[in-house]
Amino acid sequence: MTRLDHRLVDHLIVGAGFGGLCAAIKLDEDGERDYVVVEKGGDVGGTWRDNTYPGAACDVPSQLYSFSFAPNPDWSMSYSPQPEIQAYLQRVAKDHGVLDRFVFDTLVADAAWDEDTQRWIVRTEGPSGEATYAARTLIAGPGALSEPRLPEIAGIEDFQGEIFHSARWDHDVDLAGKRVAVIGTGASAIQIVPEVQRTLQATGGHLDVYQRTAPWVIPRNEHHYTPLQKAAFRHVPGLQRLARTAVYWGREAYVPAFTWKPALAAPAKRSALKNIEKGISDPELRAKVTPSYEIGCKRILISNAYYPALDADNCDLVTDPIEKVTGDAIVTRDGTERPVDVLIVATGFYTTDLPIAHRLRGRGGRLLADRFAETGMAAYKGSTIPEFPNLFFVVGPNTGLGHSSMVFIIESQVRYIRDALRTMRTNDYATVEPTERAFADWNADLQARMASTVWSSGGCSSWYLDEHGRNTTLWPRTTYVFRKLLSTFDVRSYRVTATRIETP
Ligand code: N01
Repeated sequence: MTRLDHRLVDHLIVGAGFGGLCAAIKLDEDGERDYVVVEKGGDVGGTWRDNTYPGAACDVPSQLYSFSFAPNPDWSMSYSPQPEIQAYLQRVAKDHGVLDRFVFDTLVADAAWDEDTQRWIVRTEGPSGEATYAARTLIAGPGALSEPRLPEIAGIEDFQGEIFHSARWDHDVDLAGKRVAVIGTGASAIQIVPEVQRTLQATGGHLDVYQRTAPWVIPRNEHHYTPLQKAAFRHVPGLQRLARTAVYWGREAYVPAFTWKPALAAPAKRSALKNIEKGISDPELRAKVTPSYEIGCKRILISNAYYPALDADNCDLVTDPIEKVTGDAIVTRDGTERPVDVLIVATGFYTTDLPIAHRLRGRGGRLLADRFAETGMAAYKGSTIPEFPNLFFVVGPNTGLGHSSMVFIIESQVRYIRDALRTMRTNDYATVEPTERAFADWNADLQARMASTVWSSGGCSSWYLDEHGRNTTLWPRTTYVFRKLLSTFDVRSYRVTATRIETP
């Protein structure tokens, strides 16, 4: 039974990134004001609060990488730098007057469905100790790229120099004149490498970049907005919406190329090969950075600065596999030992093994991680899961994108959740939970479509795939279709409980 010392709330939202913030603002708009947002960090922003590495910026155009309900005419560039996105999210949270319901520096330690009261009992740990909430619904927006993954490399724990993950940049470490190593060549690394290489060049330092698999990198077509353009965005009615719409449909046009029509991907491939040619003079180095799998199989990266940085005198690209790390060096399989003062691991995140799944228990005490072990990381419409009543994910399984803005997906899911809550309110449903049949049909269709995409058949391994090679992270169709499929809460795909049990 729910004890009186549990704080009763209608909704508990986990995470204050784009997803949690959007949910909070929209619940507020609907008059669903009895909610709390529990955030493990000290501020809103999620991944944009955490990733403060030099060069951090978005690779989705700024016009699209913002809430549709909070346009920002002041973006400085076509691709926003991290500090601007973080400031934007802080401003949006403040302007919408929701921050008084946010609890920061507090972790959701566990959450369990309580059959008697039909509430989620959520235990949190924060600076002032533990607290427990009893919530009718649990809205989980923990982020798909929020838990850094450290590489499993022999000896790494014995390294005596400075070491940190790209998503936990240690700004107290001075890189000037040092020997720095970056492990990884994904989206984070290719932004970090040019910045670090420049710093080291100016101070007599050296950079080693450890590449396991070469990424495809196309040019970054970016520009600063002029004061005139910003004024036009601010004052010409509809102009910014028009720019957003143009970017949106431009991005949607990529989808056929990802869904395994290689001829359509050919221009992107040509552009990436030209980028190598332009940025790198040494033929041997060019060969090392030329990928051997289909473009799009891993996330396509964008940079004008990455290849020139690798080509610089003070930078070496190491492609021999890492054998081990010692107290002060990295040793590769060919026996070469390269000394390191600062080791930056840009090795990505836990993506197919959602850490929060180890802390959520549904009906009968069923651990979400145990269900995922059987079904793979999977949900109905990326949002709801059988055996887990009144649990809604924002950025859940198979909602990631290889081509467009996650903010669009987030807004689509939040619409769906709002409609679910409306439906529950109108019909006095205490619980909703997708049927196993709806769940199975949705995922069978999704995986059938996935099989022919470049992400599954492009000849690479990536963070999109789980240990069985199943893509549990990406949405295989256009975002337009996603929005349509989630436009109304399809109660017929749900098991509902109509009797509300009153809590003492
Ligand atoms: O992480 P990643 P990320 N030994 O997983 C390598 C988003 N994002 O932080 O390819 C050696 O992509 C690994 O090698 P391999 C975006 O969605 C967006 O860079 O597996 N190397 C790979 O090179 C992105 O996709 C933005 O062979 C090891 C790298 O580490 C996602 O976040 C910016 C290794 C990991 O790359 C993740 O990007 C940044 C090992 N043991 C991030 N383990 C923008 O918007 C891993 N690697 C611009």
